[in-house]
Amino acid sequence: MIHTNKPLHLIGFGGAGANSIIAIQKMGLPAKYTCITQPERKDLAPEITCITFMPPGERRITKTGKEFFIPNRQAPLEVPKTIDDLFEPNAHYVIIAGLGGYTGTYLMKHFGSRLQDNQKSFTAICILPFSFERRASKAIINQIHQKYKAAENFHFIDLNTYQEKFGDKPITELFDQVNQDVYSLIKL
Ligand SMILES: Nc1nc2c(ncn2[C@@H]2O[C@H](COP(=O)(O)OP(=O)(O)OP(=O)(O)O)[C@@H](O)[C@H]2O)c(=O)[nH]1
Ligand SMILES: [Mg+2]
Repeated sequence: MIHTNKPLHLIGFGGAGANSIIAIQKMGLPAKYTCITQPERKDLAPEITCITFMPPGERRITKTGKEFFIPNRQAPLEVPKTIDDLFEPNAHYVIIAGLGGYTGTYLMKHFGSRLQDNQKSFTAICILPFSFERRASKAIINQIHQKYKAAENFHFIDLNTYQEKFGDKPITELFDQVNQDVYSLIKL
């Protein structure tokens, strides 16, 4: 539960962050909502703004003509001004990301430390991936987890802890429960 009298702004980083934002807005929490992901999310509720973010990297084509994208994790993260500017107002920010892909992991690392250093009013919710997922971001995820696990305004939700209960159910049910739990961390 968040205690603040500032206006709430929920910002989802990456695909999982966007999914959480969309689900929580449906649950009726009054707030400003933004998701930062690509491809752009369409048909969003009017309360939600989508900003597209392209990680550094390159597009490749498979032999069968399918396009795919390889992020370059060594390249410096470049944050467009439209994203930086989101954090200018005097709001309480709730940043939500699934760690493991590029966007969620790298934006959480960047803004987690920036908001903390600038003493911004914020809550960070990091969703840790299943251990069976292939994780190029493993070292960075551990860094984020170690650095902030004791911080009062950081919450870590580990998908592995849901596995036993939801192991034989569709993964959408597991994610619905995760969204409920994220909502419980936020609701005023
Ligand atoms: N709670 C929740 N977690 C998810 C969902 N989809 C994926 N995840 C988890 O979040 C991690 C990150 O996935 P994404 O959010 O799709 O990755 P991304 O940040 O968009 O990364 P790029 O597309 O590589 O830039 C995954 O490895 C899963 O562990 C979802 O709908 N809900
Ligand atoms: Mg994505």
